Parts: sequence; C-alpha cells; structure tokens
Amino acid sequence: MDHAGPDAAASPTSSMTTPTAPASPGTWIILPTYDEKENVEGASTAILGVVPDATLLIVDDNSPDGTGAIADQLAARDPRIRVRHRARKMGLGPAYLDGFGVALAGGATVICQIDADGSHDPAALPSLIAPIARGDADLVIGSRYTRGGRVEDWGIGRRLVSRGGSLFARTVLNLRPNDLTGGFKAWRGVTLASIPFDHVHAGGYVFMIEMTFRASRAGARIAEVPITFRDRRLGRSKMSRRIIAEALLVVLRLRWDELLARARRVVGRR
Ligand SMILES: Nc1nc2c(ncn2[C@@H]2O[C@H](COP(=O)(O)OP(=O)(O)O)[C@@H](O)[C@H]2O)c(=O)[nH]1
Ligand SMILES: [Mg+2]
Repeated sequence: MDHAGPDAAASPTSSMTTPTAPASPGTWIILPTYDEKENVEGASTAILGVVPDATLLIVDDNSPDGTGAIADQLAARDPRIRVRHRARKMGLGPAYLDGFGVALAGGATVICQIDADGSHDPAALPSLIAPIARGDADLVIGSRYTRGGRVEDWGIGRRLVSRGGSLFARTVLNLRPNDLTGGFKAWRGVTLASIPFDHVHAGGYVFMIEMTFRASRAGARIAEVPITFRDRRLGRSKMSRRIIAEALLVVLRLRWDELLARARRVVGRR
C-alpha cells in the first residue's frame, strides 16, 4: 500500500519517545461533541498541542448548551480547526461517519477519533498514530484492556458495561482485540474508505464495536496500544440504557447476518 509511504518517510522511528507527533499533515482528528461547552476548548488546545500539524474537525450535533458556537470561535482563531454542524442529536455513530467522510474528502491519510471530555489523553495520540505511519497497522485501538492499559474513576456499574460489552462482542463476533467498546482510535485513511458507510447499523456507541468488526472482516491489521482512561471531570455522560440495549442487538445482528450470508453461499454452491 503506497499510503504508508509519505507518512513513513515523514516519521522517524524515534517518534514514540518524543512528546509531539511526527510531521503529519495528512492527519485528521475527529472530535464529536454534544453539550461539551466546558470541555471543547481545553480538548482542542490539548490535541493540537500534541499533533500541531493535524487538522481538527469538531462534529457538533447542534448542542443545546452552545458548544457549536464555541467551536466556531475556536475555528475563527485557528485555521487548523474546522467545525461540522449537524441539525440535531443523531447519535455518535452517524456523527463519526459524517466526520470521516469530510476528512477523507479532505485528503486525510490518518484519521483519529477521540472524546471531547478529557477521558482520552491526547498525549497518547503519537503512540496510536505511529504504527500506522510505520506501516505496521491499519487500525490502532487505544486500549484499556491490554497489558499496561487502565481505567480510573469509573464505578463498578460502568466498568461492567464497558468490560462486559467488550467480552460479549469479542465472543459473539470472534474478534481478537480486548477493548472493543472504546472510542480512542487511529485509522489508516484507505482502510476507513474501504468500509461502506451506508451498511453501518450503529446509531450509538456500538459504532465502536461495529467499525472494528467491519475492519477486521475486511482484513485490516488491528493493533492495541495501552491507554489510561479517566472519567470526565466536567459535563455529563450521554451513555444510556437505550444505547446499551442497541449495542447488544446490533452485535447479535452482525453475527446473524454473517452466518446467514455464509449459509446462503453454501446453498448457492450446491
Ligand atoms: N456529535 C455528537 N457527539 C456525541 C453524541 N453523543 C455523545 N457524543 C460525544 O461523544 C463523546 C463520548 O460521549 P460521552 O458522553 O463522554 O460518553 P462516555 O464517555 O462513554 O460516557 C463525547 O465527546 C460526547 O460529547 C451525539 O449524539 N452526537
Ligand atoms: Mg466520556
């Protein structure tokens, strides 16, 4: 894949130890926001402090608290920041797909996903980007559940949902990564572009699982790098029972559809 070429050339292998990422003009960071007025500026500053030549795309679902207007002010001050405004809250999955589409159309070669609430430390971005720039992986998961990864501050309920959801999806979908529910990831642009977005079922957070599943089945090389996840200090989580129920159903449906397609192929061959 010649996509690894320019990135690899621009990235000395010593980049792992430097505080900022290697020169990465093709890198886009997608930051979805819904009611993050206390967080959006701090997150943007922290991200661009670590990857100064990346493009930061904030995807806001018309947050009632005015996050979108704050994002516009940030973009007016800094040409590296762009804002995608969506008409209303349509869920995290569609917000990400929208952002991915904009990034790919803008020529992104590496696309990162990160939460706006400080749970994902931007300082880890170089370690997520490096395996892609080196040509060793197509999708890198910032992982809480691999050796060296951690979760801080979450109560037992939230830990169970996250860890249990990962285990459930891993078993049902027969996937290798340990952290399937996290939202801190880096993608090779061409890998993301090879996934047909209009087939993606996910409205809510099951999007994280579904995209890793689709990438894996498409033959992507997936790596996990350890991260420390911290609960948000400001604002409120948008996680809900509905989102958890959707995740269970979508995981089962993905497997069901796959088995059905396989059975049809066997019958078709007869
Ligand atoms: N654009 C958009 N962003 C969302 C939506 N739901 C959640 N987010 C953002 O996605 C990120 C993760 O959400 P969060 O509530 O922190 O989930 P948690 O960390 O799993 O509790 C945050 O940056 C949210 O602002 C949505 O419907 N649309
Ligand atoms: Mg969060």
